[in-house]
Amino acid sequence: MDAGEPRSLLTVFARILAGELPASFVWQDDRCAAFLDINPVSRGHALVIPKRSVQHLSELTTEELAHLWQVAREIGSAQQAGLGSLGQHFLVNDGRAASQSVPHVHIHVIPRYRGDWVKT
Ligand code: D5M
Repeated sequence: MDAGEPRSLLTVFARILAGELPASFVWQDDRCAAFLDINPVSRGHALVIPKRSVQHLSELTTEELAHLWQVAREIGSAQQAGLGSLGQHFLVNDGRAASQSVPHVHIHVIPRYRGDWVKT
């Protein structure tokens, strides 16, 4: 979030990061955070977001991008270990034309369970 950004322009995710809105965090570090999706596709569905408020993957530095995906991968592994999921969808809606509803980069990490998506 940029210092001095008008409150009315903050996305819902920036407001979560600022502690203004509640969220169930599953990860926090200096560059990114992850919390449970308010409208989960499956149990444990998490969103991984950079702390810097940018809308598109193309606006992240290479280092920020790599870190974000590393954390997403960790969360997928933690879901498997802790929730018993067998795989996960990693999904990014990058831009409004791609159905992005919150204009702050986020990776959906959607755990998949036996039989809930394809025959397993
Ligand atoms: O996905 C945006 C996602 O953000 C969508 O799955 C709901 C989620 N969302 C929206 N508001 C909240 C709050 N307050 N907490 C947690 N999750 C939230 P998109 O890829 O932009 O369509």
